[in-house]
Amino acid sequence: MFWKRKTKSAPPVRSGHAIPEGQRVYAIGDIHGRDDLFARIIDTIRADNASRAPATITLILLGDLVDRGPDSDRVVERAMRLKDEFPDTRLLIGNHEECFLAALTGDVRRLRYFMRIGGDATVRSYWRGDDCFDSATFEEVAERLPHMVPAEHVDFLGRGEDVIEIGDYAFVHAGIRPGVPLDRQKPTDLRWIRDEFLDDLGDHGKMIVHGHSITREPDEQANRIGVDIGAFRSGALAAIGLEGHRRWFIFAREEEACADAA
Ligand SMILES: [Mn+2]
Repeated sequence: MFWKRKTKSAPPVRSGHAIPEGQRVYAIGDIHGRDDLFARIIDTIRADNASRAPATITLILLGDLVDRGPDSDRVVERAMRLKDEFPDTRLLIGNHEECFLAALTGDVRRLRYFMRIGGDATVRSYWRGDDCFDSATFEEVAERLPHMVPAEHVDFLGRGEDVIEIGDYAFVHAGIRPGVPLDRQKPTDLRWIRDEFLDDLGDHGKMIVHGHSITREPDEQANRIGVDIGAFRSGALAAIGLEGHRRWFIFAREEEACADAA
């Protein structure tokens, strides 16, 4: 709830979080099928990286690559290929990947749930039938979809991590349950939690970088930094860059409409 965040007085939070020397980290927020913005932010990160001193790069995808936006299949393909350019590319598994993988087991009930939270766009992007998937029943989609999603996509998403710790930072998809040590967190919390994490003002030990909860601009708090700015509907995708004690944000935005088009 909003008022909680404003009326609680913030306990002191350790400042000066750092990434180990010689390393630079980029973490990209929820892409949700926007391959156009994904391609663009990689270009921007490449340029940003080239403009700085040489360092060992870690590129983190904060999860929710799929659903809602139009090109989930291409986003997964691009994410898999990132290792060629950024060998230390790491994927966090989001709640949408969890539901996608569950829908691929052939379970109709889990497919229905997946379709309800934006998975219909993912199914459309992978559908390879002559017929439109809209005309198929849930039972038919549940049976045919697993044959249309490449096995290497399933393997790639299935190998997604739940927590990545680097220096004084911890990267997760949704957040952590306050008061529980990082190594005791439940995957359900790491992938799904919202208010109990967002409203908590306590020091988590590590600075938590997360996606999952949409804000207009990156949500920089004393104990956490949210970088999901709702790419699928805002047309803007955010990433955070971290090096030493410094941090900065990087954005990709869709093309402005031509002024003379009106
Ligand atoms: Mn999410």
